[in-house]
Order: sequence, then structure tokens, then C-alpha cells
Amino acid sequence: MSRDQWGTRLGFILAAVGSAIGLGNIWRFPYVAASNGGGAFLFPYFFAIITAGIPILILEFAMGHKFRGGAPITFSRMKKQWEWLGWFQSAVAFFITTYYVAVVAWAVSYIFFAMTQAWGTDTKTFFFAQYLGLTDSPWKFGGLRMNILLPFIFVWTISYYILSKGIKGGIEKANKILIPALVVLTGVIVIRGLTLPGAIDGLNYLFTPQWDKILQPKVWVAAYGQIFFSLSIAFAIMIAYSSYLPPKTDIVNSAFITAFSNHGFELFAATGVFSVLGYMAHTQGVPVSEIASAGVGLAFIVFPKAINALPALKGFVGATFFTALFFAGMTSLISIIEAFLAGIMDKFNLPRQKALNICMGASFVISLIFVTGSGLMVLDIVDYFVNNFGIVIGGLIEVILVGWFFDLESLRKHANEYSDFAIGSWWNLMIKFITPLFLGFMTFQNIIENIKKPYEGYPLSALLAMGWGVFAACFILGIVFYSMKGNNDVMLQPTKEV
Ligand code: LEU
Repeated sequence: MSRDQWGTRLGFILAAVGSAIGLGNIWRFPYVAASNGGGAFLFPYFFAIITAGIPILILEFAMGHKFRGGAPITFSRMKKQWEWLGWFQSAVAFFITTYYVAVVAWAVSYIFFAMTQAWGTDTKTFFFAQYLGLTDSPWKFGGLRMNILLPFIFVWTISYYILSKGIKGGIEKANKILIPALVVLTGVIVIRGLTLPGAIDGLNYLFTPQWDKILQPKVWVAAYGQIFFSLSIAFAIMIAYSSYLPPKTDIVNSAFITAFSNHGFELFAATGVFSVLGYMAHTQGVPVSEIASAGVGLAFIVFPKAINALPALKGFVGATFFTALFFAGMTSLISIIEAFLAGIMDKFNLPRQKALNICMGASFVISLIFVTGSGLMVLDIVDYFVNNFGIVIGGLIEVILVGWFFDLESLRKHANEYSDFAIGSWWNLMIKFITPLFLGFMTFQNIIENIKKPYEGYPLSALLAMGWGVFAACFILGIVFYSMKGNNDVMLQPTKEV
């Protein structure tokens, strides 16, 4: 069986950018930044991009490209036992999929709500009580929410359709349409936002550093977590995507384009969001910090409120924002599914359709928990643990193994082989020393903090089951899949040289 392949390099870059740009940029970044010191967050954020984001992206592109497989097979080709890490990262991707799809589904509902501002004036009650039917404990599920189930199935169906068409005919095509559309839609929001009175207060809030915050380890872990999440690194996606590249590819350039587009877009979208928030603060005479600190609900509670406050074209601006969120989410969602799908197809030598049915079937069933009344709380816990521990620790193990127990230099040479500009030995330095040191220290601190103080005051049983439990499940799934008999030795070759 020959391996699927991207049609063009542009197609690959668009898909990688599409994976990177997602809910993380529009929905997650503003609230993570807001709850970690606003502008103060930007310093660790940029630090993490340079020391970890870009170097790891280059690393993963080089690995996937060189070893031509999803994360498990790629790691196993580097060293047999490392296959476990590939499955651990795939399991992280699997769990992210289960809640990511729910947020994309909310975005779909909100496109319609936005048209008539169906959310009314009390957008908080609307979101929590009416839409989500939120219960008072993560353990009280309260049944499936039919109103969410519909958009939820819609999102699953589109993902299934795109993925069943394969790399070139499905993922590449979808990104070629959705990414340009997303840029235009976000541009509309940014222009609208910046031309509103008070916009500058919102931007000041985002860009003014509050230096006292940056001494807290949690802010740094959040920054690393956000960079990993946002760039789709350390959880199998970029390894899988680059495994479909033709042999002669400019790895370094592709990685830089992907990272710059992602972070550029992140700040671009945040400019739009924060200027609209600034306007709202301006009309209500309250500080932006009060408005921006809404956590997960920022996009679904605060933003609708800001839409209500607009002088004109409320329906249009609102629908534009949520359509952007939907498109951004779709292109990322398909990439997370592809991440573990590739692992399953490779190892068990299954045709795409069959592997897709198994992978999506399993994630669909688990994802139903996010369509219940306690969905938001479970999501908050899973997202927090998966990001701050699952992704970050997966990334940490990756850089330590590859940096210290593998011929890192050979990967640098591989990355440079067809690249317009070559990466120097600074790259080895980042992978070998800087990233593991920083990440290791921060993660350790963060584990201690979380043991001392349970996250967000959730019941311990819920944190154990849904937070630490999911994290432990990634380890176990890693071992289980690693021990299964598969077909690791079949090196699938690309069909043609481009
Ligand atoms: N990188 C994506 C985003 O920023 C998330 C990932 C899970 C695909 O939303």
C-alpha cells in the first residue's frame, strides 16, 4: 500500500496552518492571556515560541518527513521502545478531539443565535443555563442536551466526510477553502473592532505587561501549554501531517511560515476580540480587566454581550465572528483526528475508511459526555490537565529523548537538506538544553501547586477521575497500543517525487 501524499507544498502549509490556527487562537488565547496577567502573558509567550515552539515544530516536521509515519511509528523507527511516546501523544490528541468537537458545535449554534441576538441581554444565563443546561457538579450529567446534539452531529459528519476523502482530496482541499475564508472573516472583525471607540483600552490591556505576574510558574506553564496547543505540537499532529510530504521538501521554511502565520493570526484575532471588549468596557464605564476575565466563557458570554453593545450590524458582526470560530475549529479538528488515525492506519495496516470508522466511533462515544449538562465543567478539567500535563509532559519527554538519546544532528541535517535557509546549532541548543530545562522546572512546580491547591476548587473526585485520570489513561493507552502486535516494519513510500 502506498502512502497518501499532499498535492502541493502550499497544500501542506495551508493544512499545517489550518491545524495550528483554531479555537486555540480565537477562543482560548484571549482567556488564557487574560487570566494570566493580560500583557504580562506575552513575555513568557514569546519566550516559549522561540525556545520551544519553533524548534519543536522544525523537529516534528523533520521527524515525520524522515520516518514517514504517524507519531507511534515515527518514534518506533527512531528507537523501538519510543513507540510508547507516540501512542501517549496520540492518546492526548484523542482526548482533545472529544471536547474540541463540542466547542466547534457551540460555535455553530452561536452563528444562528448571533443573527438575531437570541442570547438576549443576560448572555451568561443564556449560555450556562439555557444553552448548556449547566448542572452544579461535574458529576451531575443531567442527560444529553438535544439542542447541542444537532450541531454536534453536524460537525462530526463534516469531519468524517473530509477525512474519508484522504490527505489530498479531503484535508488539503478543505483547508484551501476554509483558511482564506477565515482570514477574510477575521479581517472583518478586526476592522470593525479597531474603528470602535474604546478599542485602544482593550489593546492596552492585552499589550501592557504587568511584570509582577511573570514570576509565577503557572503563567509560564500556561504560556508553554498555549504555544504547544496553538502550534499543534507535542501531540502527534505535525508528525503525522509531515509524514505525507514528498521527499524533497523545504522543512525549515515550512515550519517558519506555519509558526509565523499561526502567531500572527493569534495576535490579529486577539486584536479584534480585545478591541471589541475595549469598546464594551468603554460603553459600560468598567475596566477591561473586569470584562476579560471570563475564562472559558469569554467567546460565548462576553463576546455576545459586546455584540449587543455594537451601534449597528450586530447580526452581521456576530455571525461573522462565530463563523470564523467554526472554520478555524474545523481545520484543527480534522488534524487532531488525523493524528491518531494515522497511528492506527500505520500500525495495523488498515485502510483509511476502516481506521476512520474505529477512531471516530470511539471518540464520538466519549465525546457525548460534553453534550451533557456537566459538559462545560468536564471540559474545563480535561482541557486544563491535558494541556498543562499531557501536552507539556509529552513535549518534555520528546525533547529529552530526541535531544539526548538520539542523533539530533542528523535531524538538523535532514531539516536543512532542501531548505532555502539552514538552521544553525542554536536549534540543538534549544532542543537539548533550554526547552527541557525551562519546561522541566515549570512542570515540576506546577505539579506541586496542583497537588497543594485543587484546580478551580472542583471536587477532588472529579479532578482525580477527569483530570489526573485522563492523564493516567494516556500513559496506559500508550502502553496498551505499544504492546499490541502490529506492522511497524513496513515503511510506506510516497507515490511520487515532487
Ligand atoms: N492548534 C489548534 C488550535 O489552536 C488546536 C489543536 C488541538 C489542533 O486551536
